[in-house]
Amino acid sequence: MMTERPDDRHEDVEDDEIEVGEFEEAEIDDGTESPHDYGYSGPHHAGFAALVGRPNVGKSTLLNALLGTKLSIVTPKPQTTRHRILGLLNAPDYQIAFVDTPGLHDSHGRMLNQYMNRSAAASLEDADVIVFVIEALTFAPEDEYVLERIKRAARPTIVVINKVDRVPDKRRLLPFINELSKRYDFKAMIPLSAYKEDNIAALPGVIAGLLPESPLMFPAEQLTDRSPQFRATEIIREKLMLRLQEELPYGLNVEIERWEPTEDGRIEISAVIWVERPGQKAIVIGEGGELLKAVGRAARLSLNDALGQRTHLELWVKVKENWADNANALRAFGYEGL
Ligand SMILES: Nc1nc2c(ncn2[C@@H]2O[C@H](COP(=O)(O)OP(=O)(O)OP(=O)(O)O)[C@@H](O)[C@H]2O)c(=O)[nH]1
Ligand SMILES: [Mg+2]
Repeated sequence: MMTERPDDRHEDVEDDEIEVGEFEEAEIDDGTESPHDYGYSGPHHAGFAALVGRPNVGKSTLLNALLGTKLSIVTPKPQTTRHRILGLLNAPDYQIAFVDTPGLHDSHGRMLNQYMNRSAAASLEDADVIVFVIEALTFAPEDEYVLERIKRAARPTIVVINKVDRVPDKRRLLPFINELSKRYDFKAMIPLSAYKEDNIAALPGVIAGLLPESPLMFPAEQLTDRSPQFRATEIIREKLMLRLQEELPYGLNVEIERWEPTEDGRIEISAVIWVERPGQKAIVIGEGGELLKAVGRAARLSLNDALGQRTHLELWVKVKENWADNANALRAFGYEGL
């Protein structure tokens, strides 16, 4: 069912809130380093490193920190990432193809959840190296479940003990690390804070040491396999998830309807926010359209940064009943592999 009224539309017209400096200073890692830039002629390693773990442990935050750019969306809510997202990191002697994955979780939920788990499991099985992300001082049954899958995949595995900034007394980590080392033959155990970017520098080198010798798998200037349109839908979903409570974030999907570069160098974007029930539509729009306006404003600023271009954003809210349990809708929304 589709409903559409003129007042569902929120047009985020450019206003004085934007400072031009924000786009000009946006740092986008264009990955232009290549072995040849350095006159490097030693062995080159390349391969896939899957970031896996239960929801909310910080996999996407870690991907972004490692790449030095915001590629994957992050929210305090579990099950934020729904797709595999490739992020490429190049150095003179290696190319690491990081794969951010949806958090592995109980898949007795909806079809969307089954897709998410399947996508994460496939990345884990295809990886050259597995980066198992957990939270400091916690090893929950959900972590155990992920570890069981890692054991079955039998790939070299590094465990990242994330969020150590939450542990003021670092001595408490020692018995935790000791217990963890008994669970599996991890190639390395690295405590770090993805959020504070603390102790992350050594991780790529450790991963690279476990990758096969190989020339570049992707062009040196490539950052991701995801299109600007996909990144835009993710940014809009992130801004929505940050502002909505309880179950609603899980019933949202964002789709680009129009994407038109203009002659003056901007991009005009129209996006549809799909919800599952008519009642949810009113919540997403908010009183007097305030919530949708705030989402539009935040999304546009973030898009300007991510795309390195000014954007003009229109958001619409429409209903597609129970899309998250509908195979055709999921396929149409780009959830492959169902
Ligand atoms: N204190 C602290 N918080 C962190 C750290 N890393 C991530 N977080 C927070 O943890 C929450 C979840 O982070 P995400 O990166 O979205 O986690 P994820 O594992 O990708 O989650 P899913 O995509 O849902 O599987 C966010 O609120 C992050 O800001 C960290 O090192 N320290
Ligand atoms: Mg994530």
